[in-house]
Amino acid sequence: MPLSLPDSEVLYIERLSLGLPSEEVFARLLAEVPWEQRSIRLFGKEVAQPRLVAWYGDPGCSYTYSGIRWEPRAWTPLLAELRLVVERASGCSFNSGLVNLYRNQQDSMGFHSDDEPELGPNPNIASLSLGAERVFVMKHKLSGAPPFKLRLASGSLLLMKGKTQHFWKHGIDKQRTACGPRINLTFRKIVHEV
Ligand SMILES: [Mn+2]
Repeated sequence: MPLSLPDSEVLYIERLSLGLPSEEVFARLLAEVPWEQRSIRLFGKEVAQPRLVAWYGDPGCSYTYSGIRWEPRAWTPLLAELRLVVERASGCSFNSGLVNLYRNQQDSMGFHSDDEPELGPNPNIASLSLGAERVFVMKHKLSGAPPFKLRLASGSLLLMKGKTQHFWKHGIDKQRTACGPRINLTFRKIVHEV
């Protein structure tokens, strides 16, 4: 269902049928993804990202953010199947995906917009969540409105489209209460005419 947020096109599907139990998808991804903790450049300093990541994509779909360049790993059969499921549910096509592992309540994602030039001006970003629920926070860049918060259920899909990245930042805060790991697949489309 669409979220009623101004200056955005955001849809949330609480339970996406994956063809497999979400617990099984989670366990297989946890085991098969070669998780890495890489450093980013933040205000001129090297800082370890507070989560583990991997970048998958079709050949040629490299991606650069926060000073790190990623060459794509080839889709595994499971990730290729998940991409298809997400494409069917969203009506969008994707050629790459950033996969994140939030190991526990101390892992996080700083506030940012997905506005890298290789994504094009109005990117569709589809985010599939598995495992522990974490609170996704969206902040409007201009209005002083309070942040919008949404707990992302295991097996849910959040789709950001249109001008959302122009007007909104998003992130995941650390939390005080203990929680288990969460895996998040964010499918994207790299466009080459930058
Ligand atoms: Mn993002």
